[in-house]
Amino acid sequence: MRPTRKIAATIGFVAGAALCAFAVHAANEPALQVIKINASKFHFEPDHITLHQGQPVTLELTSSDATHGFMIRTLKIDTDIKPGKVTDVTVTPATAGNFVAICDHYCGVGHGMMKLKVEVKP
Ligand SMILES: [Cu+2]
Repeated sequence: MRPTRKIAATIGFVAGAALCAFAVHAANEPALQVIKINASKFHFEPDHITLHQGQPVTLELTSSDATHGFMIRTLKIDTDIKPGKVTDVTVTPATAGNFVAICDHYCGVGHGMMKLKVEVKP
């Protein structure tokens, strides 16, 4: 092999190794946090979730009976949860603090008791 070809081969190898390192780094990025929440008359399960300020999270909302609502005013979330379907909501909490999610779709006599505590840690 002539010296110039040897250099070209070396550069190719280094570039390839760098690309591999980049791909491995990308695969090691932290996975998006996913929290499953099920609504039923008249509560949410779990009834307390912990999020982290500035970190995106996907809430997978399901209902095991009627249509419920899911509203967290401070986080600008307001959706319905229909039975037999998963409703995904992705949010990145901008501020830390304690918030409350409520059911805002009338679902029966205990409707007003449906609350879920949301703690956003700094
Ligand atoms: Cu309700």
